[in-house]
Amino acid sequence: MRTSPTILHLDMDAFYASVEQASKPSLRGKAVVVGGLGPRGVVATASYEARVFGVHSAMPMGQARRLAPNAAYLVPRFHFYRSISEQVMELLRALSPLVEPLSLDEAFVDLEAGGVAWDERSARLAGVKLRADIRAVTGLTGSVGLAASKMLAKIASEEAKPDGLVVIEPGTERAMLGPMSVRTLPGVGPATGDHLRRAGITTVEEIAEAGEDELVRLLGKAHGHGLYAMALARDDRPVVAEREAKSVSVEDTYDVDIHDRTRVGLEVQRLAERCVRRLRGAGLSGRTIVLKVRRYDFSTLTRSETLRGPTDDPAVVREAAARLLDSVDTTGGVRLLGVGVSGLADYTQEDLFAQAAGERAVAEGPVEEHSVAPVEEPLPLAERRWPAGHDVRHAEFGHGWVQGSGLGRVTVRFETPDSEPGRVRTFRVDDPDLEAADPLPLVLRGPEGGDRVPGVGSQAVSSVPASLPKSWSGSGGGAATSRP
Ligand code: DCP
Ligand code: MG
Repeated sequence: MRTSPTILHLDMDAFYASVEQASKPSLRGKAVVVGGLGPRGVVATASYEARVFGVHSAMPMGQARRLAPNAAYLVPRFHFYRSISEQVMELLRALSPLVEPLSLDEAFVDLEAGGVAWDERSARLAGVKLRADIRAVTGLTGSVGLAASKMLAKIASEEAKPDGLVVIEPGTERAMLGPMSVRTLPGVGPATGDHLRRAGITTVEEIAEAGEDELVRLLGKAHGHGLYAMALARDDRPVVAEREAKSVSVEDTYDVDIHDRTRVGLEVQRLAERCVRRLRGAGLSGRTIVLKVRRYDFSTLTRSETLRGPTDDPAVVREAAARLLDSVDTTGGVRLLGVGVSGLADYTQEDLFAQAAGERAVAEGPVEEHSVAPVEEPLPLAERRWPAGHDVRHAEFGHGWVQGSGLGRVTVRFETPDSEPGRVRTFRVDDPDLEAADPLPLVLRGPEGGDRVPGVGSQAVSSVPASLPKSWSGSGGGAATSRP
């Protein structure tokens, strides 16, 4: 493990909700919930103001509405979030060639590889500057963790939330981790947490005390071994820009075409297991299961299914492959079959113990962008045409967003990212003057080239942070982001 805290982990604060607040002045400082609004919708994220009421990601929408009846409920705008994410990732790539995105709003950066940091002080300054740049370019806040390993950098950014920066100084990590809950460690979700608790293990220290053999007995070889190492703060995983392997797959060509459907099914199961052995051998897991079928006439089909989180569970991959096979016509015979897993991740990212049980429940079909039920829910027509939170333009009143719709009416709030909170007007859903519009940029480029960040008045944006990071040691300023 390196000796300086030069691995950075960035995680944007309440990402989707913050984008919505930056975009809609009337929602700043208010409870905002973004998610599927249909009957089976779940919360994608909630603003920190809404979290006070207990609303959180993955909660059924109905429950959120009961907890926070006065919050604004908005339908996600994935394309917009993706474009903001691109801006953030661009800033990260300016720091280092080694940027490893984990999701739209989260990534590791190897600052040392980029030459922008080599010790604690330079790492801290790079983190401070990054947060200011993100604010200037996107108008949003992100939290930064800096440590000597990926695991610790991620724990640090969690500690820094919201809108902060935390550095874990090398040498202090065991003492810091010890009293923390086992749930702090990557790969320990509710299920693994419960399992460990039943064995009397609730803190990281207790994992270390239990010893490696006990962990392996409780969680199996790969996971027990990995978790024990992490409890000792041993984590040498490198930041990888692009995985060398984009997928792991196996395939077989048959001398004689297989006609028997049962036999095809058995071959697919066998391939799925072989594929998982390869995957595990490489210490990886993946989210997307791919089935390849070449038929007697050489026509080749691929079918894929994306799970909610990465898996390396043979049962999960077998079942997904079997579901995919159900959708393929194999009458006439099959020459080749293949099973692959892509969307690879380090095996520690999800709740490993929950995979086998949990994945089966959520893997009902391909899912996009986490598990938010998209707008194809059976919403009334008006709400489908005018989704809450989406942008509109009115011929007379200009740019606004849908605050709500129903009973043949749509209510629009007319405001833009850099305006004052705007007024509300109601129209008929078929008003010819009203049309759907694209989102406006969150940060305006002023005519003199100066950027203005909406929501922080007209104050000029500099790279000096408004507040000092939580663990700021006060040791001098200066923008030492290049080697002296
Ligand atoms: N997301 C989702 N469904 C989930 C979890 C997250 O759709 N179950 C989406 C919405 C989030 C974004 O991914 O805004 C980023 O996820 P995070 O876990 O980083 O959560 P937030 O950024 O919203 O909040 P935090 O400040 O805790 O990072
Ligand atoms: Mg986040």
